[in-house]
Amino acid sequence: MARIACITGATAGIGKATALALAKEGYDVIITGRRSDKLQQVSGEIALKTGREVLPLTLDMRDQQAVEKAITNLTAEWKDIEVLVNNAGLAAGLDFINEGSIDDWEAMIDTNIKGLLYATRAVSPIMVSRKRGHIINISSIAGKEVYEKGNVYCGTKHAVDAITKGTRIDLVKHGIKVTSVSPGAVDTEFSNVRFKGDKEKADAVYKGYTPLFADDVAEAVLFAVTRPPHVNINDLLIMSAAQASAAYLHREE
Ligand code: NDP
Ligand code: 8X3
Repeated sequence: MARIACITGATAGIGKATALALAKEGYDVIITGRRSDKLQQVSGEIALKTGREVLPLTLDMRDQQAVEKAITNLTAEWKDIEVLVNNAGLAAGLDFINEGSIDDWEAMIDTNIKGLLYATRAVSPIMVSRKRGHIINISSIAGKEVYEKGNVYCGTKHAVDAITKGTRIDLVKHGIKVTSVSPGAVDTEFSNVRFKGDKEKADAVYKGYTPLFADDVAEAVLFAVTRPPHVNINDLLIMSAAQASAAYLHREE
C-alpha cells in the first residue's frame, strides 16, 4: 500500500513545494486548492517529476461540508492519510485595526483557523483508527510575535499555534505526531495575495535581502516527517538569515 500525504493549498508556494517534496520522498499525494486549472497543472508536474500518484481535489477549505465530503468520499486506496499538512492560508490586507476590512478579517479567520480545523476534524479520526499519523500545521513567525498592522493575521496564526499544541495533547495517546512549522518571510504568492495584486507593494516585501523560498520550508516539513517513530518535532521556527524577528529585517541599500 502506498503511503498517503494530504497537503492543503498546494496550487502555489509552500504547499506546492511541500507536495513535491513529499512525493519525492515516496508519498502519493492528495493536493487541494480552489484554482482548478493550477491544481491540474501542479498535479501533472508532480506526477511527471516523481512518478507518484497525485489526487487533485478542488476545494475551498472554508466550506466545511465540502471538506468533510471530500475526505469521506475518498476511495480505499487514498483514505489512509498518514500525513496531513494544513498549509492553505493567507494574509488579506495590512491595515491598522481601526481601518481594517471586515471581509479581509473573515477570509483570514475562515481559512487560517476554521479551514485548518475542518481538515483536522475530517482527517484525524482516520489517523486515530489506524493509531498512526502526523499532522503538520503551517503557522508563522506571526504566530509567535505581533507586528504593526498584522493584528488579525497574527491573531489567526497565534490561534494555529494554540490549536497545534491542543491537538498534540489530544492525539498523543493515539500515537499521532503533531508539528507546527513557523516560517518568517517566504517569497511566494503570499504578498501578492495580501496586497490584492499590487505587484509593486508585494515585490517590496522581498527587496534588499534574500528571503526564504518555498523549498526551504518544504525541507523543514520533510525533516519533521522523516524523523524516527519515537521522535516528534513540536515546532520549527525558520527565518531568512536576514530576518531577526517578525518586524526586523536587515535590508542592504
Ligand atoms: P501562497 O499564496 O503562495 O499559497 C497559498 C495557498 O493556499 C495556495 O495554494 C492557495 O490556493 C491556498 N488557499 C488559500 N485560501 C484557500 C482556501 N480558502 N481554500 C483552499 N486553498 C486555499 O502563500 P504561501 O505558500 O506563502 O502560504 C502558505 C501558508 O504559509 C499560509 O498558511 C501562510 O499563512 C503561511 N506562511 C507564509 C509565509 C510567507 O511569508 N509566505 C510565512 C509564514 C507562513 P488557491 O488560491 O488555489 O485556493
Ligand atoms: C507570513 C510572514 O511576517 O508577513 O506569515 O507575518 S509575516
